[in-house]
Amino acid sequence: MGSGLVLDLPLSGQFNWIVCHSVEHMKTNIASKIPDNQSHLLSFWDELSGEQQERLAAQIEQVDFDLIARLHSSDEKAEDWNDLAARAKTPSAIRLSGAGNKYSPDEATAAGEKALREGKVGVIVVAGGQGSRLGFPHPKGMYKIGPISDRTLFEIHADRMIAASQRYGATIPLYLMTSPATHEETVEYFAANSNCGLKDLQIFCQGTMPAVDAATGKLLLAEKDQLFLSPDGHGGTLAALENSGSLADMKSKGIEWLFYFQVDNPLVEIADPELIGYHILSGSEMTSQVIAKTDPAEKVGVVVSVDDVTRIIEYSDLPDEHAARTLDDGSLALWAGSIAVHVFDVAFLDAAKSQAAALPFHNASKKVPYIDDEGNRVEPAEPNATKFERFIFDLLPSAKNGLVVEVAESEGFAPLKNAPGAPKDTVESVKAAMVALHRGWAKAAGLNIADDAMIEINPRFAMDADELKSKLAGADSVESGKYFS
Ligand code: UD2
Repeated sequence: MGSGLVLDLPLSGQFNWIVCHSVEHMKTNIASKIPDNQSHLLSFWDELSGEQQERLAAQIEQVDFDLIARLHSSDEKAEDWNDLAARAKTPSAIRLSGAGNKYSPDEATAAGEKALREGKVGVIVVAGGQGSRLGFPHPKGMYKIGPISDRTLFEIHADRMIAASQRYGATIPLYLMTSPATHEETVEYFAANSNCGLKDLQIFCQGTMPAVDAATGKLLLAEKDQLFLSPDGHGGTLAALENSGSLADMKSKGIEWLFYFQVDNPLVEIADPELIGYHILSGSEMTSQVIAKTDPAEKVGVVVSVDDVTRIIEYSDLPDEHAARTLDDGSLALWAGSIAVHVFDVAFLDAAKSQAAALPFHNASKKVPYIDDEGNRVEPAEPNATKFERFIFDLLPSAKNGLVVEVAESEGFAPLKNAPGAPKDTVESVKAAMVALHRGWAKAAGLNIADDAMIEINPRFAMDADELKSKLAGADSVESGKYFS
């Protein structure tokens, strides 16, 4: 008897038998994929509706239990950061002072501008983080940070993309990576705002990883029918670019270089031709922009050289004594703070994506609420779980001619991380940094402006001091409160 006939008779006993049989089958099937120590995942199976069972089964299907077991086991624990940090040395870098610079800023800018004019540069922004420190219950890109304009981070970045596309006469595609936590709202936001004026925008979602109980390695349930899943780190970009077809899209458009940044930094000079130019002229496969750290406690990873290999040690992995190590002149030895702005060769990303081990996982100890074996929700007071994340910057050691380029913090880095009242990286400090940069441009353009004047410049009006000067030729002063748009 064909199944079509059975389905035509939904109330028949036979149909019910088939449904029951298939539910039993689903349970047996999914149970066979779960190792013995994870059998608790099906503890509530019989209480769940068919839809819930399907959801849980689908999530379990995605889990690589062998990988999770390896990541949790002691033999695959993370690096010995203390040892690594002890061996870490100051990396070679192109400094603002001109040190380490084989190419002049003008040569680099010309090379970068050529690539932009030829339409060979794409841009990627990672926006999958949940922004919990900021206490904003939406994707961080939707935060209104414009000091006068009230524009969102997404709008500010989009304006810069549009300005750069206009300046170089070639549409620069923007690839925007979300996570399941931010995807839907981000897509809705751009749809409701005409893509913020962007002509070529692709939004794609990164993958997830389960969290495990730190003591036992058991996967945690967020609900009786759901695993606790969190974004797999911005290292998930590599797989997500491939799975979403974005990498293929780049290749079809002849994009050779990808400019990468984080959504929370409104000061980033997106598609900076000078940075791209250094990357191209140096034959580098990956270039990282850095600021000179002055405070050892600053929450940025440090680019270092270990056994002549350039790599990044995340701030949370860097022991204080090494963060504070100084050179003879008193400056920090591990000075090169990564601001998470990189330039990648697309061909390098394409090659890296197929090497599963290209990016290691980092274990993070976190407080994760979960459903216990009795079905009660537990809100732990102390970290109880391990989350696994990959970091995109771990590609640096495998990049040919990995390059490090310094930018002035005041010109390229003001990340929005924390709720008001925190000592650093707050709404107030970010707005102040934006105003200070723009005020500096006005001064450089020869305009009279009070030291405490509040101004804001939309990149579509001027992308830098020179452009501001040419736009405002003839003007001699600026009033506080002016928004140039
Ligand atoms: C990150 C860097 C740090 C420094 C600093 C600069 C890491 C691990 N550390 O620290 O070295 O450069 O930024 O601001 O990157 N994101 C995703 N998916 C994820 C996780 C994060 O898209 O699964 C995005 C997130 O939306 C944000 C960025 O990555 O744009 C950084 O995440 P974060 O704010 O958690 O990282 P943070 O500040 O600890």
